[in-house]
Amino acid sequence: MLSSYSPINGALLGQVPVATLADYQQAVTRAQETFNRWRMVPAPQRGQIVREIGEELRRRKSELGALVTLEAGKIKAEAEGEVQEMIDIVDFAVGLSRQLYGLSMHSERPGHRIYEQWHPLGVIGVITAFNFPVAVWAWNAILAAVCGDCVIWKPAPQTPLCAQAVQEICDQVMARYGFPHVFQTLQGGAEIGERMSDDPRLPLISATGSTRMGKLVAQRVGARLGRTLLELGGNNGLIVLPDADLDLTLRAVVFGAAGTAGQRCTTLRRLFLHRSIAPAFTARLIAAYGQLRIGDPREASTLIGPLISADAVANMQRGLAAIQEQGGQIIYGGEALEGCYVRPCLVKAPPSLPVMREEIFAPVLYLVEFDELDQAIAWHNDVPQGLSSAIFTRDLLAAETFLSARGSDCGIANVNIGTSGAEIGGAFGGEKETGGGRESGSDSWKAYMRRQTVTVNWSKQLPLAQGIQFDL
Ligand code: UN1
Repeated sequence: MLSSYSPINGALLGQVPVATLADYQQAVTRAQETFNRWRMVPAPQRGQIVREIGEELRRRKSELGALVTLEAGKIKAEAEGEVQEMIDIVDFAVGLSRQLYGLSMHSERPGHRIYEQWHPLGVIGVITAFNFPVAVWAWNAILAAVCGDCVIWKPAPQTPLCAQAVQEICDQVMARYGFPHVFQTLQGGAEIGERMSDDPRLPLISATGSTRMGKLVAQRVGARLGRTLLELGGNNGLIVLPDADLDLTLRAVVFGAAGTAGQRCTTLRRLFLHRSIAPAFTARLIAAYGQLRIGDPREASTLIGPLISADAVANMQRGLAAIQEQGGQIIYGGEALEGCYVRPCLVKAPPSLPVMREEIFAPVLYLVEFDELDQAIAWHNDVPQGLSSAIFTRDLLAAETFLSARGSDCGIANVNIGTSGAEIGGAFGGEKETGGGRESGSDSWKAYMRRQTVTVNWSKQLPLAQGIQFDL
């Protein structure tokens, strides 16, 4: 049995059975059988069926949000925001179901036509993390379903009940249409992820989580030449220039760094302040941090809920010890409070602090001073991760430099917007150790399909490409 404990107060919320090897085999077999039928349903019809999941999510938004709060510790606004992301991606996917477009090309041969078509890929494995216990599944699973795939989900062991609730919604809808196994869930630990990674019947594994986990998945899936879509660690930076609107900047920094108790992959972790504004801005930041209400995320006034577990608190404390050993200076917070609660932390750091290269999955924000934009960009890019980034300025030249090929090296680059809280419409993901995957909006759907290049000869000749003569 997998037990779910609330990070709010340690209460046991419930238990779910762990999937056995037999459960795994059954799930894959059922998914394969369902795939054979589902792939032949016209994509717009698949969209119409998936749309019902969105309707159900709309109806249950506050209930499901409340469960996310209980199990993941998110405050109400953020938990419901996460469910809203699911609703949004369903809307997006319904439209997409009529837009799975391929290109057509002009053939070099007379009487020939070349075009691309996109076919469903198969049974997709989706591995998700505790911090977005429902939305990240939706980004993957809802798109995959509209593309004609079946999905096997391994949710994080910390948030099994959220997954179960989502699965029940899917079961209800999909059974009505005679496709009960388009979406399935397997609860358990790393052994399930490993089984999925090694299984050639799963052409794509989409995994969200730590870089360590992503490397293991990539190696195993790579060994069988399967595909991966990885969304791993971030170490997101934000550069503040002297001409920035500092009121706006302050709000973006506080939400980005302390919101979700620092447990988003897009959480702001490194703040680069121009030396001329650094002292005054730091003072404002400390004052703002002093106002953050930490506590039970079910209370309407709370802004910072708990970390996910006692281990997460211990990990943060280890990180803070390393910071101090290496010459970083804690200028605000960092204390472990009762239970899984911590005070968000501000650290004054030299640009070379070694621990700053690692992602500490907690609300720890490094403040680094700089003099020149080029220097700030170089420091900003000098980490192994490459997910989200931002600059605050009203200087067009500076903003465009940050967005240029010699600017931010991240998958997401924002101007006058913080690093977290991306909309579903854009492709979401990052470079370097973030894993290179893109999910959610734009043309991310292509990851869940296979491309077929088709050449049709409607002439009565057989001309060869490149003008080759091969006559008998
Ligand atoms: C994550 O933390 O894994 O941009 C995803 C954001 C959210 C998604 C974060 N829309 O912060």
